[in-house]
Amino acid sequence: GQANIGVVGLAVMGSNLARNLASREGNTVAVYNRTQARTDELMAEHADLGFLAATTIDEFVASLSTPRTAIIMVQAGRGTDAVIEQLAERFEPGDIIVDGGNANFQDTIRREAELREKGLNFVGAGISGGEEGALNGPSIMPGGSDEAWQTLGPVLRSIAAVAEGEPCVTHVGHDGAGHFVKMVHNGIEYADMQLIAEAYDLLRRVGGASTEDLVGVFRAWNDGDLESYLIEITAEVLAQRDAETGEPLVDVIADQAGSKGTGVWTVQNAVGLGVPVSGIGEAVFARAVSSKTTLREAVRRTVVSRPDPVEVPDSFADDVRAALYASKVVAYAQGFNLIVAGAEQYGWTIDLGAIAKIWRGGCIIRAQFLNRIVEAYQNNPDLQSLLEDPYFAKAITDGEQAWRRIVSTAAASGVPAPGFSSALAYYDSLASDRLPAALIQGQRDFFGAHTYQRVDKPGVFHTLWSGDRTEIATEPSTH
Ligand code: NBP
Repeated sequence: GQANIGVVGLAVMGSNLARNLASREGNTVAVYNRTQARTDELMAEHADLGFLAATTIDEFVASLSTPRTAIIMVQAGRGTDAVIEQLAERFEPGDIIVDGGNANFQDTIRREAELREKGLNFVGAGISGGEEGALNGPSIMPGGSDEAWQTLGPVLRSIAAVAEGEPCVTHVGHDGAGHFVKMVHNGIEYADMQLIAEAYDLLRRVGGASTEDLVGVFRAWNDGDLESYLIEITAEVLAQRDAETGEPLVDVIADQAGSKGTGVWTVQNAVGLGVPVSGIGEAVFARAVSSKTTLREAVRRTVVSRPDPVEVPDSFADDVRAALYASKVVAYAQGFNLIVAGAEQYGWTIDLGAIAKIWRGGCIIRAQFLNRIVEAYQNNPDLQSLLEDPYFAKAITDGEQAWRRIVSTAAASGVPAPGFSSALAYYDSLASDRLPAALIQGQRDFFGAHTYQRVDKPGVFHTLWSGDRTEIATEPSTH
């Protein structure tokens, strides 16, 4: 075979990725799709890119040079398993199968182990940036073996987005590490979008801004430390007018947010690992609430919320901006903590600074802000939280009063701001000397003899609540 790389699955993502690969110096790209019409379409439109188009999987495999390297871009789940099976039957030890779809990292761990037994390299690679990224340069988060990375690294570096002169791809870690980090990326994306949506809602409903005003506000924010793809497209969406009604498009779009489930995965895994990702959690829940239309109607029929009118100062937009920035820092801090916990649980070595670097381009959460995260981990790779980094600590304390004003204003106005308020609650929890967890330990000891520790001496204690209420030293409870 002559192709150094192949792509299986030529729907929007696969065909764009194949075009990206084929347009880079040194690549010859084999392509195959189950339904041949898609292959024909790609060939008809982009014959100039020199694809080797296969009509059967055998032909596809025969067109690859060794070690054979194929990137699968098909529907996650069963479609991916089907294609892996077809390739694995035909590939030889040392060959490389890459899954570039949105796989669950647990599936990736399973597939990698199964294929390793046959001597095959399996690489789960998270690819972010949607259609546009696949074509012009995505952020790529590959897992898999060091051996696979030797061959795959140069190819992926050639097609990745470039940020600050560096390609947005790094070998994240072994087996499912890449898809795990992609999952966290998507979770952070949910949180970031929710926070921006809350900022918009407050500015509009409490601040009285028009959508025209808001286009200006978000464009101005995009010139400062909030500069990011998501802020940029927010201004674009707000500027759009509906052709039919002439209204702002945002007022015509139904207020029910959809999702493809990766945010849910992030929260499920975070709960399992005991990592509070409240920013991501609130974002997932907010989308769920929005789409419960009959529930919303039922409650609106009986409950009439009557908040007192709230006066906002001229500095309101600046306050919202500060609240957004502080809440965003919290959401990212939580997301990075989840990566650390995942790495510990699954035995990966993950360089957090390198992750922040590869998110600076190509992907949906690309932002100036990520440079600050890169610097934070450069200054101290062992940070327990981004909130511990001096730059972010100062950013948060500088904006703290504004953040508190915004959360109070939101509550007083009856405008939901679950992202802003839960981020503040998380920050206040970490910043508090004492937490009411002491009372919870007392309650647990009362009803379940779950025991507690004391602040003033070592040991494990239990109060004889149903007896004479004296305290006894005890062994740790196993409950
Ligand atoms: P889809 O997720 O819509 O999948 C369509 C492709 O899967 C077609 O090529 C189809 O072949 C193939 N396929 C299916 Br379905 N079942 C198959 C099977 N049993 N055997 C062989 N092929 C099968 O495509 P997409 O939107 O391009 O996304 C591809 C992957 O990239 C997904 O995992 C997605 O989650 C991920 N992703 C998508 C985006 C995005 O913005 N769309 C972004 C990031 C990641 P056919 O033509 O014969 O039906």
